[in-house]
Amino acid sequence: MSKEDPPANIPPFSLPETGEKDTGRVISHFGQYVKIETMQGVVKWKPPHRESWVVGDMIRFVDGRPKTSLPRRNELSRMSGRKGASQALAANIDWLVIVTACGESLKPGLIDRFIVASGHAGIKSMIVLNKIDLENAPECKTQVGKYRALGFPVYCLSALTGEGIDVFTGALKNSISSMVGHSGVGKTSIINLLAPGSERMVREIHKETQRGRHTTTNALMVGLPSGGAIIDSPGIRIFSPAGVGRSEVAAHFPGFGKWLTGCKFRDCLHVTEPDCSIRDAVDDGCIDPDRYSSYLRLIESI
Ligand SMILES: Nc1nc2c(ncn2[C@@H]2O[C@H](COP(=O)(O)OP(=O)(O)OP(=O)(O)O)[C@@H](O)[C@H]2O)c(=O)[nH]1
Ligand SMILES: [Mg+2]
Ligand SMILES: [Zn+2]
Repeated sequence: MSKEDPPANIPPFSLPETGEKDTGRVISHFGQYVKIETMQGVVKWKPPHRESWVVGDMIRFVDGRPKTSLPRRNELSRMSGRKGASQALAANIDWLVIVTACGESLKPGLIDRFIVASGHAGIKSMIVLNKIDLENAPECKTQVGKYRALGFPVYCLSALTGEGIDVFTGALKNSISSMVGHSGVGKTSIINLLAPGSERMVREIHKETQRGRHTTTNALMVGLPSGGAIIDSPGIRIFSPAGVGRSEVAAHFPGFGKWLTGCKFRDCLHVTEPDCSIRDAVDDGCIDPDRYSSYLRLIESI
């Protein structure tokens, strides 16, 4: 078992969950190995065959060795591979931080998928619009503003200039958060600002790729100086929520909430059924038609 010192300036963030001395938390996952933070330091370990550990998992130690993962409070999973297997991306998180950026076209479809997946998993979600130093910031702010109007926390910031970072930092305090989004939106840049002491670990991950933009290849959790921790993860191009049935999408779809109770059929998919309160709300202008189209695309893909 190899032990390493915890990263400088980062308070330990494991253990409060169980309060047990003989547990640790998985803070990174690379190849066949994980790193587990314990009160004594960071341990690098290869999980046993039958175990599948992801960042955020709490691990029980037996005789000083990492043995089994404790039951997960929640997990964010996606469908992966041709066989449609479910793959957990992170476990035991309070907030899913959906990161988008100015300068590229905003993809509401991807935001909706993440919101539905996190809602189904019992994880709260917030939206970050990064790179507000870029020219098209005003129109991007208007677009993400739609989600604010629907009740989701939205933070507009720039990892380049630091604008908006303080307010965002406050929102993460004492929580475990996980950042997701397309490659290049600035997730790692934001982490470097939030936890300056973590830079060493973030770079350590990047060194392994040695490629152009230092695309992140492994999930990594870093502690926040103000308390709590945040997970940086590789960029995701396509995200299909795992374990969410077609009939379960509407309950978590942003903006549908208060229109859901009036449909004639209890198992209404809100597509062609008669007396559908969601379609009525679209016709009445209470639900944005773009939102409804995004819903249809999502359930068609399931
Ligand atoms: N203009 C501007 N550029 C930024 C900002 N934040 C990050 N960038 C740049 O965007 C590029 C990608 O940043 P990363 O932090 O590597 O993005 P990422 O989301 O971690 O990407 P992956 O690891 O591939 O998923 C880099 O060239 C950054 O310098 C910002 O606020 N404004
Ligand atoms: Mg990155
Ligand atoms: Zn309906």
